[in-house]
Formats: sequence, structure tokens, C-alpha cells
Amino acid sequence: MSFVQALVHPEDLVALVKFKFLGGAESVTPRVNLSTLDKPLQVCYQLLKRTSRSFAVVIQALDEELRDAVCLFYLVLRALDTVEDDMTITSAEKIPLLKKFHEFLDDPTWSYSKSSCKDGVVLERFPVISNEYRRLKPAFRDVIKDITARMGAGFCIYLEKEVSTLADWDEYCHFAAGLVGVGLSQLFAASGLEDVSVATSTELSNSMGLFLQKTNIIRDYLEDVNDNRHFWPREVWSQYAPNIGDFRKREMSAPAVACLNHLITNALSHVPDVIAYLSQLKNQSIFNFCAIPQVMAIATLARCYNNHNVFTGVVKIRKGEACSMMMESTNMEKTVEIFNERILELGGKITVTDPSASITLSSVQNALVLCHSSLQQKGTEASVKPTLKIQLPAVRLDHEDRVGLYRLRSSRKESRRSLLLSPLLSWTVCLLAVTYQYWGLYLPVQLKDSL
Ligand code: D61
Ligand code: MG
Repeated sequence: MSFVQALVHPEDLVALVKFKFLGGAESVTPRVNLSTLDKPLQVCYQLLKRTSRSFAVVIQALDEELRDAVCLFYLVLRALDTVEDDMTITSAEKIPLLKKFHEFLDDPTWSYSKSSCKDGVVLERFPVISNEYRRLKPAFRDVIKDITARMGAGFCIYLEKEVSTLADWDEYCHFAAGLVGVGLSQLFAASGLEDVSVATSTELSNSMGLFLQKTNIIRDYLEDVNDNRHFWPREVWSQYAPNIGDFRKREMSAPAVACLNHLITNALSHVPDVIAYLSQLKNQSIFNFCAIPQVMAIATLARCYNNHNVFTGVVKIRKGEACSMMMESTNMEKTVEIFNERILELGGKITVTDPSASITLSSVQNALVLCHSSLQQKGTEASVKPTLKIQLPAVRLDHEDRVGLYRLRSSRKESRRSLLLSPLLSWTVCLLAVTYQYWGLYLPVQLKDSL
């Protein structure tokens, strides 16, 4: 955490201290003692930690009935995706590999050591992964094999075809991540920790994946284009530039940002399904596992909105923010508040000159109304700012929209004002936390116990 960041955002420091030293991390993702597991399974969890920064912690924190199945589900799909991502493997070799990948789950000897990708280790060590897969109960194995077959087949389609229309974009993201959501919901139900109805709400499960994958594709524009990998739909970017790579040119910054806002507006359309999916979950460890990646995604989208830095580097949310959101997204009420806050952040950056402004505004309005109503149901509406009661005309931003924008901005200003007041408070808390931490260390034990 840069010192400057800490100065500008002392609340991050408080969150980091709480997360690292005051049991914050523990509360969200209790440590699992992997040493009690069989050696091969321990190897699988090590592979999980090596290949996934964002999902390893929340997967390990899942209840025992489900944890190993989700860990292996992740490793099998990461192995499949590594074949898809590896630009050094020719299509002639790649297509049969992807098509037959689900069959390798039953082959104790199958592995692949020619991948040059960062996650190639899951292909080399595939025999360990597939062996643990075969030890899972049939209900789990059936889900993993089915999703692997469908994802492999889907990847083959887009090896030969570019992501051209918005419908293609939805379909590609369905194969890459929507199917993960569908499979996870089936594993949740098969573990008995969630209702069967969760497994049958495939549309909602699909949207969970699409929201995460679209956020990744939007944020990773520069990395992907520099690798000559194109996932932005031509139907959209061709409205703003003759070539997808042109957005890297400084003189193209206005159409680049307009295209960025256009895609973010599309991704926002999945928010209602995400909220609906999360509100049906009953198991705490599953809720955390599902909610944390989603709040990280809405925060990333709000940070990327109207932000030209997407075309010069990778826009990321700060570590302190990530920690505070992890600690905050453990129930529906707090998760919806985070969505509300981040959607206000995004809404406050809408400019009347942006070609997608009125569509973005109505997506923002829909999402805010939803946040509001889902908390009304919970009878806890106080904490969420009132939504905007406006009906938006389709095209031009007229008086009401401008008023809407003004209202949006003023409520954001208000929340920013309160945020600014927090530095002093945050610093004091910070100081207290650190003193308590070190005071605790030196104080004689008996005195400590009497406190
Ligand atoms: C609830 C909780 C977690 C969810 C969910 C619902 C719905 C979907 C997902 C997680 C998956 C979201 C994926 C978003 C990140 N994108 C990728 O990893 C891309 O690869 C996609 C294909 C392989 C999917 C692997 C995966 C990821 C997360 C899982 C999981 C499997 C299984 C269980 C739990 C979480 C991206 O890969 C980036 C990379 O190669 O590093 C790409 O290649 O497009
Ligand atoms: Mg991939």
C-alpha cells in the first residue's frame, strides 16, 4: 500500500489492520488446516493457491461437504482454460484436446506438459487432480464432467469464430464463466447445503458468471489486446474505432472511453440477477464465496467507468478497499449496501456528453431501485440512500435526466463529504489498533486475562 494511498485513504489502513491483525480475515475465511488432508488432496489445494489469487481463499473457507468438490471443479476448469488460452498450441491440436478434455477425467495417466502458460502446472499435475476427482461422490463427478464437456465444446466454437455481436459476447461469457455458475449451483444443491431451487435457477447462475467474466474482459483490455486476444464485441467497438487496437492511441481517448462506458453499461444489466441469486442463498460459507467476487466486480466496474487508465494499464481496486469489502459482504444487507455505494460512485461519473449516458442512467436507476427494494424487504432501508424516481426518455438527455444526474451527483457528494470526515477518525482508530496489538504483546499474561 503506497504511503500516499494511505494518506489519501486512511480508511484503507484501518481495514488492512482489522483484516490482518484484528481477526477480520478470520471472520470471513476461517483458516482450514490442510495438513489433516491426504497428501494428494493437499497438493490440489497448493495448486489452487498457485493458480487463483481471487478464489483460493473463499473456496478453502467453504463448508467441508462442498470444499473439495469446488476445489477440484476449479482445477479441472483452470486446466481446460489453460489449453484454450495457450496461444502456442495450434488449433489442430487444441480442438481435439478441448473436445475430449472431459474424458481425460477418467484416464489416470493423462497429463500435458507442453503448455507455456502461467498455469501450465495444472496440466502437468493433472493425474493428481483427476485421481481426487474420481474419489468424489457421483453427484459431484457428474456435474464437473458435464460442465467440462460443455465448456470445452463452447471454447471450440470461439476458436474458429470471433466475438462479433453482443449475443456472441453473452454466449462466449456463458461458456467461459456462466457454465461455472450453473455447475456451482448444482454442486451447492448436491452437497445439501442449499436448496435444489438454487440449482434450477440457471439464468441467475449464468448471470453470476457473465457479470464476473465481462468485468474481467473490460478491465483486461490492454493486456489482452497486447497479447493479440480479442474479447470486446466488434458490434460495439466498431462504433467507436476502425480497429480494436486503436483505443491505445492517445488521440483516440474520447471514443475509447465512450466504448468502455458502453460495455460497462451492458455489464450492469446483470446486476438485478446477481442480487436475486445472492438473496436466495442460506449457507454462510456459500454466501461469502458467491458475494465476495461479485462486490469486487461492481467495485472494479465503478472504478473503470469513464476511466481512460483502462487503456494505459490495468485498473485495480485498492487492497484496503478489497479487505473492507471482504469483511463487509457476509450478509445480504451489507452486500446490497456495497452495490448501492459503488453504483452511486459509477452514476456520479456519468457525463451528459457520453453517448450511452441515458442507458447507463436507467441501468443505474434500476439497480438502485432494486437495492432499495431488496432492503425494504429486509426492513432495513435506513442505511441506503433514496433512489431516483424518474422515468427516462430513450434518447436525448432532457431536463429530467439532467435533474436526475444532478440528484445522483449531490447524493454522491454527500457520501464523499462523510468519507472525508473519516480520515481523522480512521487515523485514531488505526493508532489505537496498532497500540492495542503491541501493548497486548508486552503486557504480562495475568494482567491481560484480568482485562
Ligand atoms: C458464484 C461464485 C463463483 C463463481 C460464480 C458464481 C460464477 C462463475 C465463476 C465463479 C467463474 C468466474 C470466472 C471469472 C474469471 N475468468 C476466468 O477465470 C477466465 O477463465 C474462464 C474459464 C475457466 C473458469 C475457471 C474457474 C474460475 C473460477 C471458479 C471455478 C472455475 C470453479 C469454481 C469456483 C470458481 C479467464 O481466465 C483468466 C486466466 O486464465 O487467468 C479467461 O481465460 O477468460
Ligand atoms: Mg480463457
